[in-house]
Amino acid sequence: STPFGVDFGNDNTVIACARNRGIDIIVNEVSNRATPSLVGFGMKNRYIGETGKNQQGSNIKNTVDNLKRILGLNYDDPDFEIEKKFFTAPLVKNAQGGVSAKVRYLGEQQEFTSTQLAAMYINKIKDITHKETKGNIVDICLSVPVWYTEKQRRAASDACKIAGLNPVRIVNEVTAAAVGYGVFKANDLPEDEPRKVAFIDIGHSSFQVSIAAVKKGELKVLGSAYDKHFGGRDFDLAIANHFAAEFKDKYKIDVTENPKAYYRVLTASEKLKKVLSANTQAPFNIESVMNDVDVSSSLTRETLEEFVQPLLDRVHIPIETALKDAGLTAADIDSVELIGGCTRVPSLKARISEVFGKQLSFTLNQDEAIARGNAFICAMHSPTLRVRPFKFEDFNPYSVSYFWDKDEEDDDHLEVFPRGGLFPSTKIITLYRKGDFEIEARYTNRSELAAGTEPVIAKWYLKGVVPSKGETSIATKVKLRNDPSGFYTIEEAYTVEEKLVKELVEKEPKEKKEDDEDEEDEEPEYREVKKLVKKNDLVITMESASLSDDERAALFEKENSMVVEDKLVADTEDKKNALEEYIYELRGKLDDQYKDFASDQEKEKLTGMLMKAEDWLYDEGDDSTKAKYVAKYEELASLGNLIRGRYLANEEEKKQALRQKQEQ
Ligand code: ATP
Ligand code: K
Ligand code: MG
Repeated sequence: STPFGVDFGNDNTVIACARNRGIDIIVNEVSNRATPSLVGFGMKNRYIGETGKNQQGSNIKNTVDNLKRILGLNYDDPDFEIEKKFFTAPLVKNAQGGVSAKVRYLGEQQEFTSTQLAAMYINKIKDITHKETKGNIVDICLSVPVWYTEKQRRAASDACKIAGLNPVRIVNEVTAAAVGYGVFKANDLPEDEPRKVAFIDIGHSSFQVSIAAVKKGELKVLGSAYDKHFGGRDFDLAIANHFAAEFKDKYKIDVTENPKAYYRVLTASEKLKKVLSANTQAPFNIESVMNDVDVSSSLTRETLEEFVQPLLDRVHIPIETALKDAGLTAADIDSVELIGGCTRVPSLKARISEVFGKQLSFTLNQDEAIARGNAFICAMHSPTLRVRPFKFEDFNPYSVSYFWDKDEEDDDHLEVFPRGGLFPSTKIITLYRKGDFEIEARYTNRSELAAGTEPVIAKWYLKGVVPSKGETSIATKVKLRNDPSGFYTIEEAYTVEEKLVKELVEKEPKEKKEDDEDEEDEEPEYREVKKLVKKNDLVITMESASLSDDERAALFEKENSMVVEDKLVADTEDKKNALEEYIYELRGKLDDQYKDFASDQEKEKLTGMLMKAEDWLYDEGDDSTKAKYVAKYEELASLGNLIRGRYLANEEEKKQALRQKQEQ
């Protein structure tokens, strides 16, 4: 399978694939290097990505964006209150306590979970990639925000699986970009003392900082921090709300009460924001925004900076946290690398530069670095591809403890993976157990997490514990792992018992004498020692935040049937267009190059058929089936091709004649 890396952005998604000895950005069906991250629903089909964006304004109630913000989020999470205001489609609480969108699709109200919505989108991204590369697209490295909890990571992984993909690794976004930096800038990196680089990503919805130590072939993320609610969309909202208030006074209209009008104001606000990154002032005009009112205004960069002052005042916080985690000060940082669309905002750049007391660098492509890093990581995991080895370890943002019911040991839990540790990481613990038992992984410190996060991460049932004869308990080794995707798992567990084993006695190396020839023949000597040896492996079953296999299989089926439906609609549309084009083409040619190759009777017949077909297209045939369009086409073609055949034969004859003439 082609190594496939996806930067699933809240605003737009960038795709990269490893091929031709390099990493390429994959363009979508309209040749864009980024695809809008949204899913729209219609009477007959879904509109995903570019088509979704095109119809968003006229279908806002049935268009869902901000997909990654609700993925794996609980409806009752206080964060959801903040998220809600960015959605135009109604959101509801689903049976699992998560968020679902309620939309009109295929003529009825339907609900889709946030995981399904992400899966639909990722499936489209897969389809784009397959169409462009013609490759087999199965393995994926998908990046997620550093603040994603286990539950959100599991949801991202489930979404990939529902889209028929194999999530090889879930990677933190900034880490992916940093890996790209380490790999593609390898020749400029030191071999010994690592370079300390601050990577800053400000996108549409969040602000993330990672401080990394990078040297040739190796990278460690020393500190990561974030502001979960800080991005381009907050700027857009501030601008839109300003104009909404202005228009109330100036034009006596309330755009906040008209979702379509508000959407247009918001879209124009985003445009204005971008213009203000390059200009100090920009106009703001929308024709007939509502009630036939044309609105017109303008904004200066200075005023925009006043609106977002609360954000600007927070810029230093995640940076300082990340530096503190890394045990460094701003002065220790060798370079500050910016990525993400929002880092084009001059006031943000100025603030960041101020915090570090340094010039900023834009070494990486700020829109494509994450996707490229993901594709490289996916290639690294590919069994068939050989890539330059690169070792990277990531920063664990949340402390995690494992709990068990107390038997004979002193404690009933242990903080195994503290915040600030590196992952992937493995730790083996020994518990003395009387029988089968359970282990639960929980977040240790509420204060490290968003208020609504459930503390329990996963639970394991360990079976097969049998103490040795005459003993009340048995030593049990449990291998705990914070895996490469950041998941907390139990890799294996087994009981051990003391046994007498024979051990080779190592002898003091004797001084070798020149004439000592018998040494080789000396008998090896053994002694008996007590040693812990494995008794038996335990059977582990896990209860995680993932969907069960059955649930996932059902959603996979459902997604596939929707894809089939979409494809049928698209094919039908293609066939209809083909018929329409054929009618015009044939009619034109009948008066022109086919003129001398059809009898008057044939011409009359075909003209009649064309007229009938056209009338049908504008009437009942406007909305018909694929089979009918094909049938109509073939009916016309049966006569059309006859005439075309005569025309082509004549052309060929002319060509032959010409050639013969030239040869003479
Ligand atoms: P996230 O990282 O939050 O998931 P994302 O990856 O989709 O979102 P990016 O693609 O990094 O976000 O950035 C998109 C944001 O950058 C949008 O809010 C967009 O308006 C903003 N943006 C793009 N160009 C400019 C510009 N020239 N000036 C200001 N903002 C810009
Ligand atoms: K992006
Ligand atoms: Mg992003």
